Amino acid sequence: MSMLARTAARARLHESEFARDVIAGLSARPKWLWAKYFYDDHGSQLFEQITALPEYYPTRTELGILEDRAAEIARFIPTGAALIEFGSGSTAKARIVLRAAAVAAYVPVDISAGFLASEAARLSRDLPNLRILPVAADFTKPFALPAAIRTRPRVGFFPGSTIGNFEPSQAAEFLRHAARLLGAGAHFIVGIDLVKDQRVLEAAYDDAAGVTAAFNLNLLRRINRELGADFDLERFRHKAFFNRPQHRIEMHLESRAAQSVLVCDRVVPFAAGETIHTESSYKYTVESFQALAAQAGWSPAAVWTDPKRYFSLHALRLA
Ligand code: AVJ
Repeated sequence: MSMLARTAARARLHESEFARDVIAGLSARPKWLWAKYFYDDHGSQLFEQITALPEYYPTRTELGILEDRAAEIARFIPTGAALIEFGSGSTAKARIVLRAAAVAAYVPVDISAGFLASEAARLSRDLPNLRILPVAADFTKPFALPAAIRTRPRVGFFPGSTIGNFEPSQAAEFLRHAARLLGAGAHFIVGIDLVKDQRVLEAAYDDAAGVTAAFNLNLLRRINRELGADFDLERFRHKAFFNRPQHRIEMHLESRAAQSVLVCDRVVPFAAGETIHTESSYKYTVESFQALAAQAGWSPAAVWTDPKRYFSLHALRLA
């Protein structure tokens, strides 16, 4: 490649939305990055490993609630409904609902088109009578539902406490956007992780095997690979703690020493001990989540929890 072509290629690399977000976050005080960027291929694999860790209770607890309460959940879903899942990922949770309820159509919405297509194909082999209408979209932005479900009752499905990654004001905005999309009379089933003992919370985000640390540090590896940065992963440390006043787990990457890193041709200085805030995972009480949902027009219809009250599934109705 000529020098000019190389310069032009690098300029394009540095013009992507990812590059813009990384530069903006690392120029801010305190430094921060969007949690959605954890999920490149390797990051998605690491997240799958996290869900199987002994300390990471949310996935296993929510699956338990879905299985134990499948019959009650099915009664909440009108016959012939379309189930619309936001950020469907592996569809393991939807399968439990789809087996129990009289759902006519399943609409998984996910940003990863390839994963979405392969999961839809797998699901249609297992449930040949179910109409599957995948939508490849970023569910945090406006998108259209398939015309084929226009006349069907709509039930939204948003498990995993993914809503916890949003700031509370953004979470309320998302719930309003879901209300507009699903329309009058809609139902919504939302999974929410609950506030609990600090030690249980912190262990879930700082496991003994170091998988969550690898997941957090992988963000720097991704920035190195995709944006040509030179982060030395040995010189950053994973940190996770419960910020009680803000009722959220925070994950950070802490600089072990004073250092400079080159990111998109910019020098980014770090003081020793300075951190990049990489994720917030908000925890709610049953009541605080119901109050948030009410701000967006959703009324509580039912709540299901596990015996330890670690996790909750909320059935909501749009007035
Ligand atoms: C996918 C956002 C629900 O906050 O528990 C797991 C992501 N981060 N371990 C969570 C995550 C670190 C997860 N969510």
